[in-house]
Amino acid sequence: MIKKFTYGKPIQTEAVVKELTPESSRLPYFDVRDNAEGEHTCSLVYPMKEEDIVYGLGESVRGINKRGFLYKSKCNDDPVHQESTNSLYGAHNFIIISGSVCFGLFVDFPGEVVWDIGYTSLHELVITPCEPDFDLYLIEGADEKAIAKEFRQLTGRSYIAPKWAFGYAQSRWSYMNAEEVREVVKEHRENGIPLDSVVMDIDYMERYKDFTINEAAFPKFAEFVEEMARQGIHLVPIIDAGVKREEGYDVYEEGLQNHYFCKKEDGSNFVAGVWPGKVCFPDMLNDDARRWFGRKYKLLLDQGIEGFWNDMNEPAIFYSEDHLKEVFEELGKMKDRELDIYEFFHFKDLVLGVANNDQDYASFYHDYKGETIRHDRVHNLYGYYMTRSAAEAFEELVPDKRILLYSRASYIGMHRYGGIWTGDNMSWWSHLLMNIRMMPSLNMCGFLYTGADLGGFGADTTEDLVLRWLAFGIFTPIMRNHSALGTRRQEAYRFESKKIMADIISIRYALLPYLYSEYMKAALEDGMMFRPLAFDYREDTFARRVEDQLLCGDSIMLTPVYEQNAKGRYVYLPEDMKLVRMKSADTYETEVLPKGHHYIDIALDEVVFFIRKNKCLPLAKGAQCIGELDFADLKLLGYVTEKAEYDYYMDDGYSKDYDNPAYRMKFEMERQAVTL
Ligand code: MIG
Repeated sequence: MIKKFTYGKPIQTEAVVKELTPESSRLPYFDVRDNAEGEHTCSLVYPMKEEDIVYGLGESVRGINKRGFLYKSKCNDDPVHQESTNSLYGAHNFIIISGSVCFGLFVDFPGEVVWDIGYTSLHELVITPCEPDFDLYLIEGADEKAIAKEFRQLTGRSYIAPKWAFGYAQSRWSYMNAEEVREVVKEHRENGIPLDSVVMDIDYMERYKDFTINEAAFPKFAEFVEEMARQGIHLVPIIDAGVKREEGYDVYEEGLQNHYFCKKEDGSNFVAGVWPGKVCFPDMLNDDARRWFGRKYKLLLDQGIEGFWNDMNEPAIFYSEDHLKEVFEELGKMKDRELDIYEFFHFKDLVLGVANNDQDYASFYHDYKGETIRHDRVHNLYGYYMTRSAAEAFEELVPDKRILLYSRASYIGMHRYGGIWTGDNMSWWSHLLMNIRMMPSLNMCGFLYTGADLGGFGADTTEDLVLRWLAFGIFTPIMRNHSALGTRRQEAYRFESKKIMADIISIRYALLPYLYSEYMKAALEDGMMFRPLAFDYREDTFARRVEDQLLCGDSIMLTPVYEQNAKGRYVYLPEDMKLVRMKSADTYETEVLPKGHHYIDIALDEVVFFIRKNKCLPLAKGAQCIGELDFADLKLLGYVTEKAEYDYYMDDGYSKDYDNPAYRMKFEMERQAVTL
C-alpha cells in the first residue's frame, strides 16, 4: 500500500509513473520537525529501535545496513571517494526500514537531501530535504521484497539492456586509435578471453566534441564498426554532457541559436571548463533541448553503434568561467604578500574549490516545464534527463531494437531509461567490498543494469585484486574492466595469470543463461536480482547481520572474497546449501554443506557460489562472445532434495516484445534426475 504526502509545492521530477492523491492525514511513524526559524525547511524524524535495519539509498558508501552515517543525495563527481564521502554519483532517495515495523519511504525531491541515519544521534533517523517542497511516498507491505516491488511499480519498469551487453566489456581511458582497439580484441581472442565489447573513452572524439569522430585516429569509422562486429565485438562510445564552445561546430551552433543551453541570470550562456575546454550545458530539462540533444546520437547509430555511456552528467564542472576569474583576482591580491599559514590554507581552498563548486551550481538556470529554475534546486535531475534524452531518441529512431545505455549520474526515474555504472572507484579492496554491498540497494531503487569498474578505475591495480574482482563481476549485469589514464594496464591479458582470468571470465558465459534470465525476470516483474540475505531469510537473526554475501537471482548465493591474501572466507549458510566450486566454464565440483557457519577455502583461480535448497540453474558451455553461446545446449545444476523448478526466460536479446509467452519455459529437476 502506497500513500503520498505532499509538502509545499514540489517541483515535479517524473520519478513516479502512477498518479496518487495526496493524503490529508499526517505522515505516520515520523515526527515532522521544523528547523531553525527563517529557514523554512523541515526534517522528518524517526526513532530507530535497536533491531531496525535501514536498507537503501542506492549508490552510496558503507554497508548494506545504512545506519551510523550521514549521507547526502547530491550527484557528485568524486573520483577518490572513500568511507567518509557523503555523496556519490547518483541520488537515490529510497529506504526501507526493517524491524518491529517494516516500511519504505521515497523522498521525491530533486535538490539535496540529507540523510542522518544515526549519525548525530545513534538511534535517530533524520531526513532533511533542503527545501520545504517535496513529495513523500510511504510504502507498507508484507516484507522487504513486497515493499521494494511496490516501489518499483510506482516508479516504472527498469531499463532493459540488449543481451550482448551482458558479455564482458573491456575499457580504458582511452584506447587512442583503431589500431589499439584491434590489438585489444586480438589479445583477447588469441588468449581465449571472452569479449563482447570495447568501450571507447573520450579520445575517439575530435578534441572531445560530442558526436564527432577523430578521423585521423579512427578513419572510416563505419567500416571499423563493421570490422569489429564481424569479430563479435560492439564498440561503445562515451558521450559527455558539456558541448564544446567552438564556432562552426554544428552541435554548439545549433544549441546557441535555439537557446538550448543553460543560462545565467543575465541571460547569457553559462560557460564551464570540462574536457573539451570551454563548454555549454544543454538544458536537458527542457523538452525541446532534450529532444534535440537525443537526436544527435543518430550520427553514431547510423555508423552501426548500438551502445553508449553518458559521462560527466552530474554535471561535473572543472571550473566555471566566472568563478575562475574571481579566484584569479583573489590570488592576484595574495601574490606578492607574505601569507601566514591561514592565508595559505585559504589560497589552497580557493584553488581546490574551483571544481564542482556549489556557487557555480547556483549560478545557472533551466527552463523546465515553463519555469525558470535555478540549477541547484534540480541538480539531481541533470544526468537523469540527459539519459532520458538519449533513450527517448532511440525509441523514436530505432523503436524495435534495444540500445545499450548507461549513465554516471542518476536519480530514481532514470532507471526506466538506462543503467548506471558506479563511477570512478579506486583499485582498492575496500571498493570491491563497496561494489558488493551496493548491488542490492541499487536494485531496490530500480537500477538493475549496473556494475562497477572491475579491477578499479583510479590507482594502480594488483593482479590478485583483478582476479577477485572479476570473480565477483561475472555476476553483475555490467561486467566491465575499466581503468584511468596513467594507471597500470589491467586488461586480463596483461597479467601472468591470463589463463586463469580467461577461465574466470568464461564462467560468466556459462552462467549467462541463468544471469540473463534472472535479470529479465527482475526487470519484468519489478524484482531485485541482488538481495541481502535477510530479504529471503527474514526470521534468521544471523542472515540479518550478514553484510558481505548476496542472493543473486532465485537460485544462488554469492560469497565473494574481498580481502588481499585471503585464502578463503567465513560464510554463513541460512539453510543447507550446495557449494559449487568452478575452475572454468566446464570444470566444477560440488559439495552439500549444512546450515551454519563455515570457513570456505577459495583460491585465486576459483569462483565459488552456493545453490539454495531445491533450486537449480541452467548452465551453458562457455563461448568467446554472446553471439556464439549455445542457448540450446544447457544442463541443469541443482541442489535437489525433493524437487526444483526453474523459471527460465530467454529471448533474442534485441526485440522488445518482452511479455511474449514463448520466452518462458519451466525446467524441472527431481532428485538429481535431469529433465530439460
Ligand atoms: O574526468 O572520460 O567516470 O570512466 O574514463 C574524467 C574519462 C572523465 C570520468 C569517467 C571515467 C572516464 C573518464 N571520465
